[in-house]
Amino acid sequence: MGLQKSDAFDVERIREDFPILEREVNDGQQVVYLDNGATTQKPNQVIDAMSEYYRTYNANVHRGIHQLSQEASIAYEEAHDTVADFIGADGREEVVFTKNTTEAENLVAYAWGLNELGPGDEVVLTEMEHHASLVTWQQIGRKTGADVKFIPVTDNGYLDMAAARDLVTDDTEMVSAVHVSNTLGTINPAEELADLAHDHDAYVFLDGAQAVPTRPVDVKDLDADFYAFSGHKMVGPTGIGCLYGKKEILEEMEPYLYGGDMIRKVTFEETTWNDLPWKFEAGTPNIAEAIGLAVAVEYLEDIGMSNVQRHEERLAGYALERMAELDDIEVYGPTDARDRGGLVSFNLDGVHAHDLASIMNDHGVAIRAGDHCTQPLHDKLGIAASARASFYIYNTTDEIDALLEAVDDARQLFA
Ligand code: C6P
Repeated sequence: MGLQKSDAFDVERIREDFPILEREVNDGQQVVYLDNGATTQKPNQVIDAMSEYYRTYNANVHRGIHQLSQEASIAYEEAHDTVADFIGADGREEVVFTKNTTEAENLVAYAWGLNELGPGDEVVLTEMEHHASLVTWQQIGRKTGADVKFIPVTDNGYLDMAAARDLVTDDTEMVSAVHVSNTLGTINPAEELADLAHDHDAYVFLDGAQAVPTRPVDVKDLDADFYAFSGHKMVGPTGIGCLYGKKEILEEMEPYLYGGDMIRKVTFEETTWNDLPWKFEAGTPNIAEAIGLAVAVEYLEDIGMSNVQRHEERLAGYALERMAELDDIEVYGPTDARDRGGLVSFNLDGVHAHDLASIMNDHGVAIRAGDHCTQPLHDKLGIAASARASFYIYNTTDEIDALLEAVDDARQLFA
């Protein structure tokens, strides 16, 4: 596999692994890809591993005694071990593969929430939740009669932890919080939230969609009951994500989907469930994607997640510094790069975020514009949309300069 720890953050070397970064867009401009919060690009190692599976050992898992199926099953199961190691889980029993973070949120909301919540119970979220969690718990609240409450966000983009201590009570059954906000970039105090939930015998669910790709995460250190993330935001393929759950909780929980592979014994009268994690992985899973995710994890481990974190901080710091020099740019979220992940959401006075993204596109710069699936947070900020640049391991400060040149262009066009 490509990278050694010693050549970590030789960005040019890393870039060689990502063929798409050579791509030219808009009449011969090399793409500047700054939309990594939405999805990252994939290195050759991941693409090749998936291709190799399809070319040489494609078969269904857990179903055949023939050699191809055995090879596929081993690779699929070992992918769980690789991910478990990566996030500090106790083993594959605690790692359920899902389609993405959204499905992991829904899995817990349906399998646990629908069965356990009722009138008088409370679920506490944050005002910076992604719709994946906000909409899901809102609907479970409606179905069960449980109340859904929100920890406020302060004017400078942090969680109001004093308010959180009042909101979380003995009626609280679940605290579900985004670990790193995909809009503000804020790194939330996950351990403090877990302690607060546990002080009131509630569970904590952490949405790590923007955290696991960008910093070392150890679910045991955080004492998370549930933790979710998506492979496609960490150089892995789409269609594969992960729900971590403490073994004793997953064992107690009802399955979410019924069907093949999640059963132990079926009669016309009743069914018993398979062991963890297979109890929660009904039907033919995303085998190639699981194999691709394991290689993505190995790729990031070779670089070292602390190095990834430092690189993200450096890029976010540079972008924040340059943007602070511009009076007509408003940046959302904490001003200190150490308190945030590698993404910056902003608006340019007098220019709609969509127009800005379109001008960026003319420059070959790919960013995201819109509400980033955090509409209530945008309402709170008093804006309909924002532009967002999100960085990853292959990005450089030169690319941030390219972004700011496009901002200059937009300013002139709309002046
Ligand atoms: N955020 C973004 O551009 P899925 O789509 O299930 O892989 O991830 C959902 C999700 C959940 N939580 C957070 C914090 C997220 O950032 C995301 C995905 C993308 O910001 C798409 S909206």
